[in-house]
Amino acid sequence: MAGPTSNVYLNALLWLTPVNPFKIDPISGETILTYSFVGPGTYAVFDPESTYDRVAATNWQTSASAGFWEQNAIASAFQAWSNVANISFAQTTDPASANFHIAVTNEAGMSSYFSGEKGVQAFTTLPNNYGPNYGVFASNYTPGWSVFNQQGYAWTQSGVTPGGDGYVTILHELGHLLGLDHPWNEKGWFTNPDGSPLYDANGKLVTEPYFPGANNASNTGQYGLNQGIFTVMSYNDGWKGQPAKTPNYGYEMTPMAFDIAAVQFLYGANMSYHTGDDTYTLPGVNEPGTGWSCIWDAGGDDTIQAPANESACTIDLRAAPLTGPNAGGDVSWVSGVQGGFTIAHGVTIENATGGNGADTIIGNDANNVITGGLGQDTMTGAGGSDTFVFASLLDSVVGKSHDVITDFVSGIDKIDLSKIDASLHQMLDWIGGAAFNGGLDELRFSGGLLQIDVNGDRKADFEVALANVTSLNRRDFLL
Ligand SMILES: [Ca+2]
Ligand SMILES: [Ca+2]
Ligand SMILES: [Ca+2]
Ligand SMILES: [Zn+2]
Repeated sequence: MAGPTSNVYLNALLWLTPVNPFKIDPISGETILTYSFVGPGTYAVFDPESTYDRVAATNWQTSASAGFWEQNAIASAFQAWSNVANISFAQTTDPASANFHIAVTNEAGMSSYFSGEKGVQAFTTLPNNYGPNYGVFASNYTPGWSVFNQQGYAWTQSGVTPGGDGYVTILHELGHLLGLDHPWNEKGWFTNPDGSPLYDANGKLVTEPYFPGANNASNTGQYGLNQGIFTVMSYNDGWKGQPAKTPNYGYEMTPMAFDIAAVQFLYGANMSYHTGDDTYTLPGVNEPGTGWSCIWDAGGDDTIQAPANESACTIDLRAAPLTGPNAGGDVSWVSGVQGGFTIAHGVTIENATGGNGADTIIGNDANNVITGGLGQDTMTGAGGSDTFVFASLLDSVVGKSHDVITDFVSGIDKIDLSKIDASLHQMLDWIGGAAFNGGLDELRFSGGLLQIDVNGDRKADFEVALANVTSLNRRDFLL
């Protein structure tokens, strides 16, 4: 497969722009770009496929409360891309010097019929005219160009706020400006870095790489990876099968795992982003501002936690492997909420903290601290030396509704009962595999069940199931 990388997903996004098309600052090593918001009378785009020959830029909208809200949303989306890659953007009022020109239009043709499509939200040229474009630009064209349809779906103040569909439209178009293509098969041909068609040894055009199985825009392809939650360059926004989206929430709020890997291939990673200890709280309510984010985090001791008052969440600490069924990342989310997190390739999130509900928590190969909290929780540490924290006797009840640890390894992982022990005045008494014998605060493990009898009635008051574990040692506990 032709492509700049050995990864089919990255090749699909990068095929038209296989190398950084811009200048790199020789001192900082950063790619520094400028953009200009252009207005009426400055530019018009000629579209050879359209019944409407020209699209003219119109005035930018303002409101008393939010000022130039379209421009502010676009600036925010530029920032979202520079958060993950070693690239920065500055606005300039001098269009002649700008790398990118950004415009809005209320041209009726955009909504009705443009460039062979109905309901076009926006369009963009790839940098330096790489590859086939949607339009041929007027003679005063030189830089990259994005134009947004003011009559498009969700092009409202709330729709262009992160979580809304208008904001995804902006992230998507700016992704094109940075060189990313759509993930599906558009039946194009591969190009050389100079934009010329690439031929194979037999003189045949080398066809474009695309996500396996995604043979058109709406086909999510093998493993369903042509979806917004995995790449904002998809047309299948959000995460299939989840609660209905509205124009104002339920969409991607950041570049997603494939996008992050692709722009980092072109420009390098932003290694100064979120280097401290960060806590990422899952969204708990379907409301404006809720959507899907991919966590890019360059260091520190980090945690994903459940929101207050959730009934069931999944927290999955595995970073996107970029290969296999979950190539685009595993999803952390509260059941029923149209938003949550994936984790970008190369990022390590160390800790997971569940909430009051019945949570499913999955660690990664790092040493994780996993806290289920109240509710019937199922916890998996995966590789590394993991610590499972129980802070209260109420965290895991006796009987079928007890918590389960699926992969505890005696001698490597730990069970942290120190807060429970403190609540019992440091009286927890490890009695190994023996039956309760009527003492206070006895701690035992037998038959796959870890149990505590607080009051000496020989009946457990706390119980955790440890799958596939036959015996434990005193040193398996933090007391
Ligand atoms: Ca961090
Ligand atoms: Ca819980
Ligand atoms: Ca682990
Ligand atoms: Zn596009």
